[in-house]
Amino acid sequence: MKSYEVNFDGLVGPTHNYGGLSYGNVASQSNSQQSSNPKEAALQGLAKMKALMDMGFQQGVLAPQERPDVAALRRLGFSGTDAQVIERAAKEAMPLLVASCSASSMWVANAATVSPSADTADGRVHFTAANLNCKYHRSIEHPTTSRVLGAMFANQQHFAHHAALPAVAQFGDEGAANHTRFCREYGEAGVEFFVFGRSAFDTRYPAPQKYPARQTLEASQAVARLHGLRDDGVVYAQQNPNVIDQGVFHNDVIAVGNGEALFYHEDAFLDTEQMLAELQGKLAKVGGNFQSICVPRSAVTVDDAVRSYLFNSQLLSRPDGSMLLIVPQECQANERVWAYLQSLTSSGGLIREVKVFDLKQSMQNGGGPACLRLRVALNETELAAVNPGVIMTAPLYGSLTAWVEKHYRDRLSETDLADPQLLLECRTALDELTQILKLGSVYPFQIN
Ligand code: SUG
Repeated sequence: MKSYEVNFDGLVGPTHNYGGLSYGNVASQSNSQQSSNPKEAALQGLAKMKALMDMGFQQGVLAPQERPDVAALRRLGFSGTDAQVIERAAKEAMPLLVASCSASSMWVANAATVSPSADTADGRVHFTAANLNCKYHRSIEHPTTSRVLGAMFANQQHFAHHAALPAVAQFGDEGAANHTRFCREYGEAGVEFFVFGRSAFDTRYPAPQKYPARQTLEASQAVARLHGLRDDGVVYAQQNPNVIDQGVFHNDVIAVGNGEALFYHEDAFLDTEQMLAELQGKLAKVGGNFQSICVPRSAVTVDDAVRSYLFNSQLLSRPDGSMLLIVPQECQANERVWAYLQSLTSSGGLIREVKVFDLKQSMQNGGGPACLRLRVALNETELAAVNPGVIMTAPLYGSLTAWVEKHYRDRLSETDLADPQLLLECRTALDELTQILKLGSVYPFQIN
């Protein structure tokens, strides 16, 4: 049976703004307080989805969330009508209003960890919503994420959904941003690679000194258990704490994998040789031939990687077995990174082509091509069981573009977030979106 990797991209929400909310994420911190352009952000994301679809890849779309999150503000003690809740939060605790307005759910690599049916004990595709416990503005995403994923992958014969892990730092879980899967074919058993930043309970593992390590070993292990993965089908590795301290807040900022290949920076991991050997050995057991492409620090420094987001790229398989890398424009702007990419594609190796996308609006908050997509490997039967409303087609692209043009502002600054009109605009837009994507009622304002 045929199988695919389907990329579900997060649609940027109408409140996209630069809140400076993510300590440890250099771009988020350095662009804080700049005004944003939500319309441009959403159109840039849609253009990437359309381009991948046009190249013949399976592409889906994941809906944004209701923001400002008035219910979250109510839980923090603000009361009255929705407009009063927003007004009071703006007056008394602006940082909380900013957090409740973040469109951060667009980075759907953090929405969940997904294990394909070929890897799981019950032969279903398993999803665990990420608790995103490290940052308040992201920790409020998972209830709606679970409802949206449930509406997209509703067929219980094929899809199993797990609630987010306990919402404490010891189980900090950032979803697929620290999870990669290696396999020969997407529909065959593979090896799931979990990268953690620290251990919550075992003091033998070092931790970063400056910035937080968002993903814990214990969270990764819990997800592997929930999904029913075989011991032989899992490899855990620790991210190098020094690179976290240089702004590598997720593994997907310093490594990307696809098929049998891992593309990574020399400084990405601890105990790299042992890790590579384990990946090679376990992939061989399921008939795979592991390949690694190491980018040396002499060619690209960690700082270059963080600024250009070279590794936050999408590594995609082409029909001839070679691979294509989807990179953000910032890679072209960095001389060393661009020179490296030129030599990589002309060397006759696995990665033969690079395609550049303008994702500046998202990049300025630390979200590159890979952050914007959640990968779900599906066989033909499972793909047919996905809610067809969320699979990208030319007409859907047209409808979503018109929807963005109609509802989104082209400028948003912090003071605009206090405008109660923004909440109404957002709800009107999302109500229409649930009809376009055939999701049913998934948002708090539709349910309560
Ligand atoms: O969690 N930025 C996101 C970026 C997530 C990128 N995802 C992956 N690498 N997979 C984060 O730090 C910034 C929001 C703000 O500052 O307004 C933010 O949440």
